[in-house]
Parts: sequence; structure tokens; C-alpha cells
Amino acid sequence: MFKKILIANRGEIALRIIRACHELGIETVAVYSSADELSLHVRFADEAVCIGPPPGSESYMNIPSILSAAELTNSDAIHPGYGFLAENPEFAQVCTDNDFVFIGPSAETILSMGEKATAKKSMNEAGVPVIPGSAGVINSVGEAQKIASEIGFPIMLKASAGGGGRGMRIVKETDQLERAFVTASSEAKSAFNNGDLYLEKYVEKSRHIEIQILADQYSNVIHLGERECSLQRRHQKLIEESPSPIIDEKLRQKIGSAAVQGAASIGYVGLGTVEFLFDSKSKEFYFMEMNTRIQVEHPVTEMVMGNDLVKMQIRLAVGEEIPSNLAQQKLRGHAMECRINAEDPSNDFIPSPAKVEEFYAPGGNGVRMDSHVYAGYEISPHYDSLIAKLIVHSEDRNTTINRMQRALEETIIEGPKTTIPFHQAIMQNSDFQAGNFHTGFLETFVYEE
Ligand code: MV4
Repeated sequence: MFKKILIANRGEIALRIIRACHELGIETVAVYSSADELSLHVRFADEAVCIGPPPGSESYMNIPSILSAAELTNSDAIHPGYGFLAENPEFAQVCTDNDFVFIGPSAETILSMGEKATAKKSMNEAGVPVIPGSAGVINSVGEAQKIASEIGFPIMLKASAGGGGRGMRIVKETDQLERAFVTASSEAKSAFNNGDLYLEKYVEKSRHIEIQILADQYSNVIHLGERECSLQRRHQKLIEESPSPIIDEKLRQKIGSAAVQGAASIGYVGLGTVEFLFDSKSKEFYFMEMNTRIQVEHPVTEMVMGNDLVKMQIRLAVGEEIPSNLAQQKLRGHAMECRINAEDPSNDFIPSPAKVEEFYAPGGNGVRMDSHVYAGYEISPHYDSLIAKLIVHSEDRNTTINRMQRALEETIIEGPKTTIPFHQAIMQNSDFQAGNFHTGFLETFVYEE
């Protein structure tokens, strides 16, 4: 086992990783920007190194500074968390080249899954269902026109270097295709320094279903069921749950097997998530993207599967085998996560960074709160607005929704505006309660204070 892990991240996920390390008897090194000196990840880690000024680009994404900190503290491994450098293949490679274990898959794997058109092609070749469309990157408007006329409109143009909803365009008819192609490509070029686009049939009223997978160095690959992530606003997930209210055991095994098969085909090692688009009408599912990091919403899987995914991720990085009982684990009950952001839901979710004057985390049976916030903590405008994840678990979905309402009710966060009242409104919505929603649900959900 590693003796010491450096956590190249901040906020709740840095704390989450520190907790896993300490339970495993591993020493921890926090890195922090000058804005985060008073953060709990700095306080809870065994050692802490300041790596730069507040902007993430100069601190949490500053590769030379992070490597110097790892060197200085004699760390064995580096955990990147999510965001920042978590899916940066150069960072993974530089860690390895400097004899630090990167806790994640190889740089090569990160790179191949980061190019979305390539990832889709690999999965198609592995027999994983993909959305009908171009076989890879499209090279000209003419080619796009030809494919679009074959599969029919509406279609979607997606940036190969994008992902997570960045650099996408719906095209409804042939007249709009040329313009959309040119502008989407130039936007992708300036945003990602790569103008490559691919094309696919637009699936209406879809749901976002993702499968948690684990793979060890001995060719064992397993899945731990799905997470339902359709409740997003502008591609930011707000509520996630496991299991999905629309997936039965048979479908779960079918999608899970597809994810396992896809990961195995590329020699994946580590923890990962395979995202699928689920067509509510036809009940077909299609590969969308693969994420090579630990995800924000991982706790809902932990609650229903009764395991610790961050510990598993560390064990896989050390080279341990997946324990044989893990794949046999039965799904237990229902878990849901509400992302509490310092944002104003009645004012277009504008960020509300402020000093937290009062803070009380809810508790009781089946309630978990992952947060780095405390009374007196100053929320910095430099980073994302996630301040807490409220995760609730019970025997079934209705009881979980009821328990979530109770937990939201007793959460006290004074100072910033938060998404708590928005979550309370969703919990009371009858379509949400019936499990009747799709990825467009929150865009049309009317919220009034
Ligand atoms: C789609 C789609 C419909 N048809 N692709 C958004 C995130 C990125 N991973 C892909 N996304 C979508 N791709 C086809 N062919 C609809 C979306 C989409 C979406 C997907 C998941 C969750 C929320 C979403 C919100 C809007 C659009």
C-alpha cells in the first residue's frame, strides 16, 4: 500500500479522498492556493503545501508546482479528484515519468477517451451500441450533409474535444447544416484548440444513465449498477440517484454488461464511468462518453452498493485485485444526492460566493453530507459553486424522497444563496416523484421563490 498520497484538488472531494486515505492508514498531503489557506482539506491533511495564487489555472492546474510539492513531501502517489487535472493525459504521464503513481487509468487511456469521436469508434468496434451517425470525425460539410440525409434530421453536431455538453449543436434541417457546421467547428477550435466534429442522430426526450465500472490489472472488469443523472440544468447535474426509476434488473445487467465489455475492450484499468443516452420511447441505450475520473455523484453508488469507491480506486492503483465478493454485491434500497451550490436559483443560478455565517449539517438515519464548509468559511469566487452534497439512502425511492425533504428542511446555510429551496420544489413535483422526467426537465421547470 502507498505510504503517502498527495491530493491535487480542493473542496469536498479533497476531504473525501483524505478520509479514504486515513481509513487505509495512508498519510495525506494537501495542496492549496492562497485563497484556500483556511480550507478544511488543508486542516485535515497531515501536511499541506501552498502551490500558487487563487486562480485554478495557476494553482490546482499548475503541473510543475504540484510535482514539486509531491517531490518535497516524498509522496508515493497523486490523486487528482475530479475537474482540474483529473482527465489531463499530460499530467498523468508526467506523474508516471517522475515515479509518482497517478491514481487513475493510463495517460493513453485518458487521451483515447478524451477524444469523443475516437472513444465512440472504439466502443462501436467493441460491440457497444452507439447513436447512429458518422463513423468518426467528419471532414467536410459535404460529408456531414451526406450522413445527415441518410439518418434524417434532427441531428446533433458534437465537438470531439468537447464532452459534458460543451460544443454541441442541434440541427433541425438541411438548410441549417452548413452554417452550424462552420460555426460549431470554429467554436470548438477556439475553445479546445481542436475543431473536429462528429455527427449523430438527435435523440429526443432522452435520459442520462451512467454505469460505474471497476477494472483491475488482471483483466477483471465489473460494474456497480447505474446512476440516473437526467436532472441537469445547462449540463450541470443537480440531482442524481441510484437505481434509476426506469431501469429494471434485466436492463441493468444489459447496460452494465455493455459498459464492462467496452471497458475491457480498451484494456481499461481503474475506476471509471460509462455514460449512456437512454431513449425513453424506444428503450434503446447508446454509449455517449467515458469518464476516467471519480465523479461528483459517486456517493449514490456507494450507498446502494455498500462500498467505498475512493478506497477501491486507491487499491486498484496499487495493483490489488478486485475482491471476488464485490461483483456479487446486491443493490440495496435507493440513494439520492442533491448538489447544494452557492447559487441563487431565483436569479438564473448566478453564483453567490459569500461568507458562511451559519452552518448546520443534517443527520439521522440514512443521511450523509459531504461538504468542506463550516460556519465562518469564506466561499471563494475562484472555484465552482458546489458547497455540499446531501446524500440520502433508504429502502425505497419514496422513502428516500421523503427523507431528503426532511434533511433539506434541517440544513442551515446562512450567508450565500443556495440551491436548497430549488431542491425542495423538485422533491414536491409530481412528475419527479413518479420518476417521469428526461434531460430537458429542469430547463422547463418553473421555479419561483
Ligand atoms: C445527445 C442528446 C441527444 N441526442 N446526443 C449532453 C451531454 C453530452 N454528454 C451529450 N449530451 C446530449 N447528447 C444525441 N445524439 C442529448 C444530450 C443532452 C443531454 C444529455 C445528458 C444529460 C443532459 C442533457 C441535456 C441536454 C442534451
